[in-house]
Amino acid sequence: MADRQVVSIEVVGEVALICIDNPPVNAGGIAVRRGLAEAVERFGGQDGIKAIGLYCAGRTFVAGADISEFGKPPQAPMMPELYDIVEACAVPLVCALHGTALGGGLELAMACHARVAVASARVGLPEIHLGLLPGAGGTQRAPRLIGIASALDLSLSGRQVAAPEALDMGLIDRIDTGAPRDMALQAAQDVVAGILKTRRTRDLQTAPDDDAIATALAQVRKKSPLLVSPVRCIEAIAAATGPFEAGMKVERAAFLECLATDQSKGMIHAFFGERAVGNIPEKTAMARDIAQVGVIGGGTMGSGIATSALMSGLSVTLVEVTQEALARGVSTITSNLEGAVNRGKMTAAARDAAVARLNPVTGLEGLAEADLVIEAVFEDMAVKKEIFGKLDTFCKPGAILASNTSYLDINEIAASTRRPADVLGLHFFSPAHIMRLLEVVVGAQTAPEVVATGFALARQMKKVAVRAGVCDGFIGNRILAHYSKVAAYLVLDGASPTQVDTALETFGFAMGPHKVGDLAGLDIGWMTRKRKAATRSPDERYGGDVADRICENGWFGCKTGQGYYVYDTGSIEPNPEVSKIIEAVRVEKGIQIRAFDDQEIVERYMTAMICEAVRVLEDGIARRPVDIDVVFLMGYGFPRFRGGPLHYADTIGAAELVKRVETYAAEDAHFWQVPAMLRRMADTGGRFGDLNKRG
Ligand code: T1G
Repeated sequence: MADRQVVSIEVVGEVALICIDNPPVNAGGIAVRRGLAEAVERFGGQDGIKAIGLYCAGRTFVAGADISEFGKPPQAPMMPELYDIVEACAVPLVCALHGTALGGGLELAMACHARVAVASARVGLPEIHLGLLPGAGGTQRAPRLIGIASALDLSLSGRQVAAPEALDMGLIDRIDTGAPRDMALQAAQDVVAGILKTRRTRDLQTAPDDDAIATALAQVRKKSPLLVSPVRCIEAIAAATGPFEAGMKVERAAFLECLATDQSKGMIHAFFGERAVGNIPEKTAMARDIAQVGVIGGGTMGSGIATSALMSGLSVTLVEVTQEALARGVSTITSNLEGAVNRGKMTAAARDAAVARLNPVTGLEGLAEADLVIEAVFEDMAVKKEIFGKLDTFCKPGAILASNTSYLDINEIAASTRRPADVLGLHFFSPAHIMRLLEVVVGAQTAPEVVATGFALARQMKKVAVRAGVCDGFIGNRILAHYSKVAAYLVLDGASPTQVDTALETFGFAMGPHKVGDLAGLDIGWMTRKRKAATRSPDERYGGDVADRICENGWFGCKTGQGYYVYDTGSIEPNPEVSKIIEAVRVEKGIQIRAFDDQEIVERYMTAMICEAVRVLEDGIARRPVDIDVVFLMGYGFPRFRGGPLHYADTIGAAELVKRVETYAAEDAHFWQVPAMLRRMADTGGRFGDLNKRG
């Protein structure tokens, strides 16, 4: 099948122009590679052509290789050989950058003989975020242009660098203005006129920098000891001090090794997953305009939500019951914004403008003009229903009423109003102005345009929204509530909290469950266990004894200085008092303890997580496995290189998972049950990845 025409050419006097037009981000897919190879070979030998200008149409220069081609049979020319053709071109070739020249896009630019860019352009080598390293000459050409240390910084951080900094680094040669075509034309004419100098990057030398290499190795071994690609990337860059071809061999071998890893597959799944979750049935519905947001409650969540809304340009009316509480909320918001300025997330001017858009009031009547109201008061159904009942009278027609509840029944809340179609859950994660996940909880009567508005709000807040149905805990907290029990059972049966945490941290979680509990506050889980006591099945093995006793001592974790761990200045130590509690509970319950190795701890924990995730799918609370994966990647510290619980499940296989559950069920048949969907998949060889293809 003939390639789509994504590369076009034209001649202007002594200059040839090559334009790549492959929306949405000019990814360097096969059609682009073939078209570019043809154009360069044509103009490289054409009489009268003294320089070539390369640019892209649309919103950006090439934003990298086409990631969707990874894992498929390679089609020539691949980027490394294509860029050798570009660099070897007999006629000087200059490129004009705009938007984001990333990965293979920046590598193409570095293979050109000169680079110009608009000031707003950004360049980077983000392959590390895909479990890879630059694989089209970036590890050899970047050090030749900017030195070993900067090349390490760029490729190990994956950060985007703005054009002015890229100019200072030596990555680009000039900052220009104008449309990409005009910039490319001018730059090529300046080459002909001798104004813009050109050179072949491969001919440049790289000074050795062993200190930078050693420092980078030490840092990646500390920061991401489990990941393969960072070390391979450093090794390839270190080879840049030698002959170009030899270095390219090191890069190629490293790239192909990383591409074959589960880590890279997990991270590529995460990349596309974050984009796929926006593909919802309500996608075509017309989102309502949101300019004025009301936030009820100035506590940790309310002030975080208000901060996020202010940082995304919205006006916020913050409602609290008393002036004192209001003042606390405003001060939290102000310090959140200050923190954002300090982290370089916003300018001081933007902070001041945000503060000016904050309107603190005591009284719901202040929300009469709000387009959207987000309730973030403490988790009590009666209180929420009373508030929504009142909002029904105060808020204008068409206003959207949202609850930030993390588990309560949205349908019940909606039923306390006369406009249930305008009610949904917007479940933010703490700290709400930092965490990127937003569960958009769709009630039985929530209107499609209201759901679409929730997703539009998430985009405006630079969050990743995932559509969830109504049940206790929606997607994330429902699954968390289930697999957390395994952590408790493991401790009762012989493991220590530290051993469980260490095993899961070695698996890749940023923090083990006991440390997470201490950070979030053990009192939250305590309240949940109390709330669920009345409906707990008599067949369920209760695992909360240890946690209950810790809380009965007033030990709620970090905020009280101790929980499962003791938090003194600068150190975190296992709490010896907790070991005594565990011992006492084991004796009282007559538990015969046994040894667990880390592998079994991880297998039990992950199997429980996967089983409940499957039940969430079965119940339609999540529409696709990728929705669950993204919830855990963005909201529960799930290791990105494992791609999420159900992507990870496919690396185990349904049959093996069923076998595990049946083994564990011998101890506890109530907790360990094989979900029907999982058994069917085991029988048919089904994979969760295939279920993601659903629209
Ligand atoms: N390949 C394929 N599809 C891509 C893509 C890519 N590189 N980049 C984006 N898309 C799709 C994306 O899935 C979405 O599709 C649409 O484009 C818009 O993207 C050899 C190996 C460029 C900053 O890692 O960071 O080069 O959902 O929603 O927010 O060394 O996309 O609409 O169907 O993200 O404006 C290195 C990845 C590749 C950059 C734009 N490059 N892209 O952000 O739009 S590896 C990257 C991004 C490589 C070489 C190696 C962002 C963006 P859909 P979007 P955006």
